[in-house]
Amino acid sequence: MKKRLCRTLVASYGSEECITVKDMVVKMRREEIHSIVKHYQSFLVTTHVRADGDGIGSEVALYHTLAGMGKKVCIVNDSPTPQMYKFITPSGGVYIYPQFPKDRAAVVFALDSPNRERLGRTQEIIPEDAVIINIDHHISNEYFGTVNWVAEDMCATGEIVLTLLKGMNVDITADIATALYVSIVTDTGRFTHSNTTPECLRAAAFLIEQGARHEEISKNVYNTNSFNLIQLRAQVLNTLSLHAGNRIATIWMAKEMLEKTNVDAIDTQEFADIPVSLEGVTVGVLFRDMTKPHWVKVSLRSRDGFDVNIIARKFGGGGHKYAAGCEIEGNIAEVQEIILEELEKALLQSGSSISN
Ligand SMILES: [Mn+2]
Repeated sequence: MKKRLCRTLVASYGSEECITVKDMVVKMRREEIHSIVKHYQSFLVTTHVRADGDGIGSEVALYHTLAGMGKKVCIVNDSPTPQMYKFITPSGGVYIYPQFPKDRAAVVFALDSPNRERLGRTQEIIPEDAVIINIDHHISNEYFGTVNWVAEDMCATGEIVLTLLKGMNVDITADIATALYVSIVTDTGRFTHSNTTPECLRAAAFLIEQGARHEEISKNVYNTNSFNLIQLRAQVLNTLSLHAGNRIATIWMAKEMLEKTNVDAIDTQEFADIPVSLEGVTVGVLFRDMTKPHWVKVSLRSRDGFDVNIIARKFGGGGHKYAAGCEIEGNIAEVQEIILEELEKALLQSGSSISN
């Protein structure tokens, strides 16, 4: 941001130099959150349903930070922790629905979640008078917190958490660094997505300097698959089909496939990234049966400027420009028809010609 504020305006922040508006907002959020953290004793840390690497990494980093300050803290999530992230979660203090902690928290950190609904059943135990700190980088964030730090330009919520911890002069231990590195490496698709900024790479470098165990991360997150998971992936990839002159690729995963291979749906999150990788494809979609009967989860991935957040929002979902999702009532075939129609319309409107 080019805009600069003069010394007089920033005098209350004790700065001798002119700072950008963006820097000033960061400073304000950081100081607000720091004073809340200093003032209260009990904290609940949570993230969105079907927790991913960014949500879990951010939670674990805050858990260690608050525990290190002598605060009472627990992690509470709607969904189980995917197998690949279990190596960073603390051995105690983690509650997965239907488990809930007995004590009420004064402060709730909601991480990587664009709205309250996305917290799922964890909402049930958020006390009415709790201070909610909403930290997120989704463009669709609804500013549902008491304090809202929403930074769409940050590659991951973990990058915002790192900025917060640095501002609070927290000692970034190897455990905190490892958790935040998981956030950043997963949300940037191993530093390949368009959100891989110089700042994000600097943050990753800093985390390795602080002792982030990146080889352990690579092993657990990217190079460990169960036999059953590979089998399931093969079945799902067999459903691959192309539409709209090969501009859209789809795959689907039925409930029965999960049951037969005995795989937890939470461990299949990366399947959604596969269809869009096809040569010439602009949008990739994964359709999968949800736990609630006759509902389908739609995961959209795109590239070349095509915005899937707009599509997901039409169906009450959201996310980012190149990665978004929504839930639609119906069976997989019905929902696929609805989504394909919407995508084809949008592809035509975006002026990109459909070639055969
Ligand atoms: Mn994220």
